[in-house]
Amino acid sequence: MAYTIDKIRNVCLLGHGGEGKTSLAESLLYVTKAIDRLGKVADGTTVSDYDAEEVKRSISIQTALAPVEFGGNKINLLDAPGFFDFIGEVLEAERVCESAMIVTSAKGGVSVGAQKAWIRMKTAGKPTALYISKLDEEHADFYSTYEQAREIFGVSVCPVLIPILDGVKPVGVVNVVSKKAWKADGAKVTECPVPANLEDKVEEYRALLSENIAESDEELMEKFFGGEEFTDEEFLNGMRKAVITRSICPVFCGSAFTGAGSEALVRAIIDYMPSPADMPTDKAVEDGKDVDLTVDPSAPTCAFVFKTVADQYGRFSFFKVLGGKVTQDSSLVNTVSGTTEKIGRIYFVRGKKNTEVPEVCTGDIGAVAKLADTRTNDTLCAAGRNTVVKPISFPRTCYTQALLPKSKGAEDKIATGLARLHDEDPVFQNALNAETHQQTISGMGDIHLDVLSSKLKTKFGVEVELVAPRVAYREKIRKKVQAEGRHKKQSGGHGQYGHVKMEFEPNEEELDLVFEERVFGGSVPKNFFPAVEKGLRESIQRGVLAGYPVVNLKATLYDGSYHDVDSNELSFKMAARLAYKAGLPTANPVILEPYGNLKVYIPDEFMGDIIGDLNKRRGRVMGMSPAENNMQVVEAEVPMSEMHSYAIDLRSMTRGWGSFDIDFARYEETPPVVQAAIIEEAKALMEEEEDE
Ligand SMILES: Nc1nc2c(ncn2[C@@H]2O[C@H](COP(=O)(O)OP(=O)(O)OP(=O)(O)O)[C@@H](O)[C@H]2O)c(=O)[nH]1
Ligand SMILES: [Mg+2]
Repeated sequence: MAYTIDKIRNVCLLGHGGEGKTSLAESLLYVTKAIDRLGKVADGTTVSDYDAEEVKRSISIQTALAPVEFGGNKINLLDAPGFFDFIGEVLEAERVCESAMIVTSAKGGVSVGAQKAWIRMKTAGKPTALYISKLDEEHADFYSTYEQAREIFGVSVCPVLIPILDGVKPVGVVNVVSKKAWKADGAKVTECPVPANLEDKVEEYRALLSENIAESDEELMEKFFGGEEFTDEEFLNGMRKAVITRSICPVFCGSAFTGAGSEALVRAIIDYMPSPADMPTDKAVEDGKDVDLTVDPSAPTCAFVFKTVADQYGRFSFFKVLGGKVTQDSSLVNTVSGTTEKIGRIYFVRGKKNTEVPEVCTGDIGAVAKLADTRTNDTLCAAGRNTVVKPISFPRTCYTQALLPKSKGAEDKIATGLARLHDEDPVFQNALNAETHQQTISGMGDIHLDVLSSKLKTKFGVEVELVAPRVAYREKIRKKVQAEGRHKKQSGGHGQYGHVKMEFEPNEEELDLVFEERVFGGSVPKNFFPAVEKGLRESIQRGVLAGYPVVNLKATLYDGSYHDVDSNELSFKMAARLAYKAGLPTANPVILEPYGNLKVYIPDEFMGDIIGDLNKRRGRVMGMSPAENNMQVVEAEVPMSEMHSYAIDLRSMTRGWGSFDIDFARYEETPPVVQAAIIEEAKALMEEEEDE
């Protein structure tokens, strides 16, 4: 069925991991009869958690689409993962929704994930509702959760659906706006009178709502202060307006297990949450100018690709239509890549199920298969329209592992697999580290990388192992020394002869080798100087302590000797190497380690722990200052070798609040204990390599 823009609601479900988003989506599909069996996350039978990785782990990993149809309306639920590692998927969902529903359970307080989602929605200026889940659980408490939310998020937070309890069991909900009540028993929902014991609550919350409605409408403000009641129509329109301006965050509730509140929630979303037509939408560049794009059914087609699913057969691109409509068997121009794309079959998607449709209208979300040159963040336009929607900006990765193939010769397969996976997950990055010669993969945490490696196996048939990456240490000398190298070989006809006297000294100015000569009287002929330099350049690739590249070195050739017949370039190269090997160990060498500039963002309460921990990591705290959203930023200089698992450790130290950025700053000398350990490790590694 095709819907007009005013009948569509794109709502993303956000919140902390495991708070019940996927189960809620399932319940809404069930009560609206889109599915005839209520699936369970634990059994891997839900519509949204259909991917093999999700079933295996019982968590959401990607954003799934779950369209709920009711009374001629369509709610596209975007069920986003809650686990912080999958923030990329969350950002994709947030971009195309007009409003968000933050799910937090009725037990244990407003979760960190819920609070972080709130901050993002506030920044994006998008209407937000709160759904208090799992009312059926023991010790669930709707009211204390709501009150805590109001304390944290402010007075916009007002209850709209409140629970009807039979003892402690949630059996239905009351809508305080419409003063209607429903009881639910699985998919069977019946309207009932508002229970007498809830009448006071209904009036109390209507008053809260009225106050917020009045604040966002002048006429209603006068009426409110004149003590007049709003008409039903005024109340409803006022509600919608106040939700759009974020003056009201409606609070809903229910149980995905008993179905209590589910149908009432569907009605409430349709009644109070905005349609794509109600919302100013995306920023875009149109014909080279920055514009605020309003969705317009009568405009030439414009669609934004916000998500891609990839497998060995190709890409499946999810798009939201921002202008006109996308029709089957048409062609659209990708305004980012410049390619004209053939749009073949298009689909509505529900979990893993695709239904072919002739068209997708403005405001709605669809998917198209096998576009040749279109990726997440691209815009597709009708010929003649030149709109580029502002791309979703993905976070920097914070956790890196080395990726080792389990079998030899799998490198090609790994590369193809990663390229495909990158199509659907633009957050992770992979690279070949030129210094350590390791293939590395970076993501948002250990589970993120574990899922990627697991997908490499299941989708692309190649097994990899993830290990801590090697650190790119360096070596340098701290003393000026002189050393000699003589290469001499007598064999049959021509012999080999080269002899150099070198001076090695530290040179803090320059990382790269500085080579000079001050040879008198031609003891080493000029034409051999390049060979000497070449020999040294090769030598410094392996330092004398642990085999790491040598930096900050100045080498001066000051004397030597040659032989008329036997001297050649190779001999002088060898002589230079011998001088290096003889000289550097005597020049007080030291191992350098990379240091980074770290910025950690945390709430104030964790300051002590974070600083204590940075000290343990040999970090130097340089300062603290307040940052956005009531956070503090701690700046520190830290050895990179101590930061490998920081993403995971910081998360556990701050209950998921903390985030950080780190950038390479410089090399610094390692303390003796650390150096001894590095040398020990290098030895073991070299022995291992020799064994192979
Ligand atoms: N008792 C009870 N348990 C629920 C309810 N909703 C969800 N759960 C359970 O809570 C756990 C997490 O539920 P999910 O629906 O996967 O939560 P989620 O928010 O989608 O989790 P992520 O997507 O991984 O962030 C599962 O074991 C569910 O069975 C509910 O209404 N009542
Ligand atoms: Mg989920």
